[in-house]
Amino acid sequence: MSEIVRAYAKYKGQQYNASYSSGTQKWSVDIPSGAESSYSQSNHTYPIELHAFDAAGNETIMYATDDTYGDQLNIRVLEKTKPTATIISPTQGSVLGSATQDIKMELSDAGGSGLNMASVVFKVNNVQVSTGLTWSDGTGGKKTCTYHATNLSDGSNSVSLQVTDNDGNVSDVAQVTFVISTQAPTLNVTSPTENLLTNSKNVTVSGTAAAGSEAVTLTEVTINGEPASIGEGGAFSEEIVLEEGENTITVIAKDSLGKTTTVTRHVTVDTKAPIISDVEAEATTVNANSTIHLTFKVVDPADE
Ligand SMILES: [Ca+2]
Ligand SMILES: [Ca+2]
Repeated sequence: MSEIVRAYAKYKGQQYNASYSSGTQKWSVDIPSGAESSYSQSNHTYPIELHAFDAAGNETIMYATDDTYGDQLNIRVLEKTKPTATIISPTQGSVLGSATQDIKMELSDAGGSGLNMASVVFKVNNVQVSTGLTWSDGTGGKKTCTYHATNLSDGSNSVSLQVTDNDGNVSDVAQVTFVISTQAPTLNVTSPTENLLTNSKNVTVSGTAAAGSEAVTLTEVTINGEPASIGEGGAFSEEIVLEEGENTITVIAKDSLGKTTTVTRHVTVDTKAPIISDVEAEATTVNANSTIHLTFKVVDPADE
């Protein structure tokens, strides 16, 4: 039996010398765990080898697979960098015109343990959604997903996303609120009435328009493509010139989302007075106290 002269531990390819304490009669070694998570290793652990030498030059190596002490030589290293959850679209505060929206999301992790995809918590209006989420590999180890949200209600909606990495670090909650406004503008054309017949080529087109919800604004009212001035309460009144005969007046109200409501009016203009012809008296000389009998034609040119 000879003296033990040296012992070291080997971890991630590096040697760390152990020191002997005559008090405890044990060797001890301190090994920096390193920055990287062991999650990607087999069994999610880094192995340590122990080497010991006696004065005669014999070496013993204990591997991390040792039946008795292997449990003590496999080290789980946890990284501490939390992952990132991001909702790319819709953007915060956006106003959207459809009850159906694609929610684009992205997850990423730093620190080496990777994303625990089973831990994803995605909520629409505070209700967790677990179906319809298909995550794909993006660049740089990121995961991306587009969730097709349907039947969103008019008004404020929210979505949130959170994920945990494989070492238990929890991301901040990504939350986005947005407004859905599906209602088209209201448009009430009070003049002219439908199928108006007039002998004037000028007609006043008037009425009121309003945005379909408080989230949007009325941006434009056009009459046959020409913008009308919009007064208080969405009132408009413009005189337009018509053609002889049949006219179609198209009034369109548009909101800030581009939603439109259209009202059409049909107006017939007839400025031509009737024409009298073929006047014929039965007799141009008649007796007093008898009857003057005339026949004649009347034609309205616009009716031809
Ligand atoms: Ca991490
Ligand atoms: Ca006429």
